[in-house]
Amino acid sequence: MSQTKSSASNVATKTALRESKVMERARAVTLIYCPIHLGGPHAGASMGPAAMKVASVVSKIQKLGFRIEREVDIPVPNALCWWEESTNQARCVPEIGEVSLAVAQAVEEALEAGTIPITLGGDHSLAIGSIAGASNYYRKKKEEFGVVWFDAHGDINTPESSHSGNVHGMPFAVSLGDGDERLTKLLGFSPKLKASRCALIGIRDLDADEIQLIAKSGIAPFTMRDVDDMGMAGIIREALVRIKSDDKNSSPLKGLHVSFDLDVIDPDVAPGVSTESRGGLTYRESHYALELLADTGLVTSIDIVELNPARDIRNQTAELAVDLVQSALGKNIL
Ligand SMILES: [Mn+2]
Repeated sequence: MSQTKSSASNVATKTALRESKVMERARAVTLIYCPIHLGGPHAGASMGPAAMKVASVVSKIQKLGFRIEREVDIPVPNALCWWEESTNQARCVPEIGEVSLAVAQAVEEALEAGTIPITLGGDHSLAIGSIAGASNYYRKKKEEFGVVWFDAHGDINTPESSHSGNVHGMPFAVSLGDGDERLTKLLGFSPKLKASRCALIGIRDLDADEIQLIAKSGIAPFTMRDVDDMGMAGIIREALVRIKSDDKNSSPLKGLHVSFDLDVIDPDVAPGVSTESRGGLTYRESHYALELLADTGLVTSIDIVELNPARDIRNQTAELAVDLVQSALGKNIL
């Protein structure tokens, strides 16, 4: 009996602790819809934001007690014709640059307004803009932020290393200052990120060059093998230790940007992505990772990317994406 009582009060204490952390953060969200498909040959990615609207993204965020401060639609040029040209250079760079600038401005404005920007894609090239916007916000305040990047892939290719020219395989490199200058120099400064403040989780499908690029970059990589070995709690704990202890700068971390590529999840659970890769995170690991990050009270901006409804089954990946947004915003079972 007393055991039941004490475990009940433990739950109450845990819940109260979480709530006090969550209350310190903004209770308002800016939704940025970015239907970009130009980062790869998968036009279905352009339907991502629409599918998440169908999966009730607005009301599910409101249900958690958040206000939707603003909804922003990012215009994306229809440049599919570019894909008929054969090139191994980075493709659609001018168009992606234009979209990135609009996303960066929307994210920065959302942060300035004291809201959490959530950018819904669209392919992962949109992170060039969302990270640029967050980086500019913290740069002006002379504060530090970090990035937790979930992905089956490295996304750290450069135009030189890439075999496809697909920019959705390059946004991490661009944010770290490597790549086409029209993208790396967005908003007039580079790099947008300090490698020592970055973790990459869930990788299992890397190009040969990317293995070297990851090693050279100085980011903290966690493969699926690491997830198997350490469990998700261990991964997140270790990732936060790495991101928080930047030896060149002792100022405390003020924010975390979470860039979540849905292809990090196993395709059995999340089939609606452009570039699936077997052996990914389970349903619970995906939620748990974001719940743990939310518990830190540090998550200040979020991307949910690579939803491709043309490959989905009964909108299940869109529904999962929206549920993951809830977890990232601090939804708990109790
Ligand atoms: Mn990606």
